[in-house]
Amino acid sequence: MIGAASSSRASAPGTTHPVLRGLLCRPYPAVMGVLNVTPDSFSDGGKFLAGERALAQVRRMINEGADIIDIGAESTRPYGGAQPVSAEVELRRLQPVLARAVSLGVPVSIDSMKPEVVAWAFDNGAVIANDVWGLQRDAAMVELLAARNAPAIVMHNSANADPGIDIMRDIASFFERSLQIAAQAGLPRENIVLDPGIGFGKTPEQSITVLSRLRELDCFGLPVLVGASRKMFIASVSPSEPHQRLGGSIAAHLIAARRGARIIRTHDVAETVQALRVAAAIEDKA
Ligand code: HH2
Repeated sequence: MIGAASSSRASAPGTTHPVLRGLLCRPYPAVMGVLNVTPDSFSDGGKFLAGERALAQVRRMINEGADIIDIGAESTRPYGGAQPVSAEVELRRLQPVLARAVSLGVPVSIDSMKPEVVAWAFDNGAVIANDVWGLQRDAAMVELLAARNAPAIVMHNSANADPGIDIMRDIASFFERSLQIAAQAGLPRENIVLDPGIGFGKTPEQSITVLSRLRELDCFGLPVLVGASRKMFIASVSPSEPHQRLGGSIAAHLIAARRGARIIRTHDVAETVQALRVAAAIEDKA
């Protein structure tokens, strides 16, 4: 039974969830800090698997200005080689961390493609679902979100990158399908954030195209989240290991903000917050 209970944090039908509204009402994009409680995430695998270290990282990101913390317990490894894990393993990794992170007072989203994990996370205080398969992997996900009236990040994804396709058209048809699934299940459009999924099922070139043409997603009339942090397209322009991609991440996120992104997902909260605020201050003068 993952769909029946109605969360006390749910929004009234037909209105944007208050947490999502709070994230979207700022003069510059909200910053989502990433916490990976995994041994194998592409940029920080193993660093925050231990409960105390994970909590210290959440505290640090909050002090650095994170508006929301995104907690994931299964690497989605955008560049292949992900080790799928069971819901039990995900829950075992989340148990020592999630409710304690929630108690620190900043909203928490759950980065999981498994409805049973998302349901458990909601029961323990998470408020937003981050689904890297955009409601298209497991029909129980949208049913759960509709039953809880919970906000969802709907990310574009594809099992393989195809350099021959028009990536913007592919993303648009994927979102149309996700929005249709959401509407059929009764998940209100107001509670959906779209994410083009930088690095997921895309060549580095296509990730750059998406960032450059982000404005085309405005046609959906929904907020857009961008997570370019430390991703491989940066190395295609400037050869580097994930931990050496801060400059490229910030450049990509500033461009994304300029082209309308309302939430930025990052591993490097302090630097990203500073960059976004300075850019906003300069643009205010223009
Ligand atoms: N990127 C990653 C994971 N989840 N969710 C959204 N909505 N958007 C993203 O761009 C996104 C995401 C990959 O980054 P990370 O979580 O650090 O890596 P891993 O999946 O290897 O844990």
